Amino acid sequence: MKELKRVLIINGPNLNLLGIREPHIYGHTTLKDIENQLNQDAKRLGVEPIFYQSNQEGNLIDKIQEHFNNPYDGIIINPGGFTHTSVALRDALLSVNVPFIEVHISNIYAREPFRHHSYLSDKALAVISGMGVLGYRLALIGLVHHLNKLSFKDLQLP
Ligand code: CA2
Repeated sequence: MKELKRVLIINGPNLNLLGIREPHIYGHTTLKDIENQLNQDAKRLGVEPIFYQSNQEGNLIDKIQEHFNNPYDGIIINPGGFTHTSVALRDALLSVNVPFIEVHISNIYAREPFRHHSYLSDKALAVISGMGVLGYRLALIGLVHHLNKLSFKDLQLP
């Protein structure tokens, strides 16, 4: 039987608070809700999701480096605040050479100027920012579309 493509879905610092704090910015959906939905989507799309959240930069990097023992086919990452600070996270993503999609729940360009720069965006396959938590689902569809080399007409939906 053919092995399923493995997609690592990473959430960075403070995203464990989704749905619990600051719902006026980040909404009412919890991280668990997002992972449950993405689990269903991944099943329908025929990929294996691997979920990971950490508040520690080094842990996020270690998770990405697990690629060298058990390769990922693609990565979806909401790097949280590390988006705007982390050369190390950028280096880790570049070292594994796996296509990644950067997701932001909020539109980072409609917020404070310090959020307008991302250390990852120029190396991402795509960036989705401002679509709320729907962005994670759109990223998974887009990544699977890319990994399966589907044409515009043959878009696979969950
Ligand atoms: O919009 C996004 O997804 C962000 O990546 C979220 C980060 C922020 O630093 C980025 O600029 C944009 C912050 C994540 C904090 O998440 C919280 C969730 C609930 C309550 C408090 C924080």
